[in-house]
Amino acid sequence: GAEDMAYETLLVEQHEAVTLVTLNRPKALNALNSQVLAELQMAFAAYEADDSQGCLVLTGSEKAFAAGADIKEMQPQNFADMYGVDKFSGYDALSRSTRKPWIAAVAGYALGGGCELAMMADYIIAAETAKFGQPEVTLGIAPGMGGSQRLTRAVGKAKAMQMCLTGRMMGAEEAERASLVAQVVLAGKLLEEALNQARTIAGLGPLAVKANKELVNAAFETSLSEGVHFERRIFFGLASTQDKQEGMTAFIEKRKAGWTGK
Ligand code: CO8
Repeated sequence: GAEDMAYETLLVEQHEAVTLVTLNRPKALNALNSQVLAELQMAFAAYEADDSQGCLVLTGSEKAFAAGADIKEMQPQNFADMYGVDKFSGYDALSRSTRKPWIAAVAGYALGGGCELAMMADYIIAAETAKFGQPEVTLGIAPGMGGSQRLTRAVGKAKAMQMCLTGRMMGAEEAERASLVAQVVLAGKLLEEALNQARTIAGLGPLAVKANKELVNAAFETSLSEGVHFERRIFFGLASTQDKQEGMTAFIEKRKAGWTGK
């Protein structure tokens, strides 16, 4: 569609209320170079700004979600080249760029920056072929876009430390057991399943969806008592929305709710 026109490294499509973004640098296993980042920022900004869109799915190819930051781009860069432009800070911005939900649908390699990008999603659905890893140590570097922090929060110290120190990849089943991914599905069903879940989310009240995302994310930034207090404030606030009135009335009247986002 017309949405694709501006992108060279992504395919961006709207499936009714769901935006599907596909990383598309097949010759480099979707390695994340500066252009990919710039285009991801554009696609996410367009998603955030478009009230007709209620969920986004980010995916790659059958072989690779993304095999990492682009090693050929980083190879000549030194401290000044990276620190001077705050390289990768665009990924911090990307991870904060939308208050609406997005899902990473991962098949094949999600390595280094690819694993880190997937972990920025609200949750990950993995094909049984997915392989997650932080192999930076094998290149003489370390994770640079949050992997050491998000992986450790997701799977705990033992597995995170082992993966970061050895570069070992984790398969989909292990990733599900370790709570890195929400669900593992057959490779042929990955996109269908991710789009179905995205459609479900996009069909719910947008205020409630935003609130739920904000609340779960708060668990990573606050103490338990602060987090519960924050949850209670948001809960009370939602009581004054039209969507709460509609949702509860529809339940009692045994009909489908019509959300207005008010
Ligand atoms: N960067 C650039 N090019 C890559 C990358 C990459 N990360 N990964 C693969 N490619 C290229 C290969 O160079 C090759 O290109 P060419 O045909 O021109 O030689 C092509 O993709 C296909 O790759 P392979 O031939 O290697 O395919 P295989 O099926 O044999 O192997 C692997 C697949 C195992 C995934 C292998 O490609 C591999 O090990 N890739 C590198 C994985 C890696 O080390 N990733 C971590 C990168 S470092 C990183 O992400 C740092 C994050 C910190 C900041 C992040 C900001 C985004």
